[in-house]
Amino acid sequence: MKGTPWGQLPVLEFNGNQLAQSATIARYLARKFKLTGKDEWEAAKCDEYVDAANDLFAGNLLTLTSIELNAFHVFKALLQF
Ligand SMILES: N[C@@H](CCC(=O)N[C@@H](CS)C(=O)NCC(=O)O)C(=O)O
Repeated sequence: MKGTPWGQLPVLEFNGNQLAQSATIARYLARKFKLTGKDEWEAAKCDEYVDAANDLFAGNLLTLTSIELNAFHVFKALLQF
């Protein structure tokens, strides 16, 4: 995608600046709107779920068991949070 920082979408535009990478955008918005939990531990758990979801979509969790099982664990954790 021409005109974006890494040639990709999504891009968040704010005050004339561009921020790319979906997880980076999510973390920025979570911090901005105070959605990172009540303490550093909950913030770290947020990061854990984002990184696990990224592993899932990148296929990095496929080697453990099955994609369905790992998807179940990631999305179960996301829903409980
Ligand atoms: N790691 C990036 C991946 C973004 C990505 O793969 N974007 C695709 C569309 S989903 C893209 O913009 N590809 C270039 C194109 O379609 O021109 C993120 O999480 O934001």
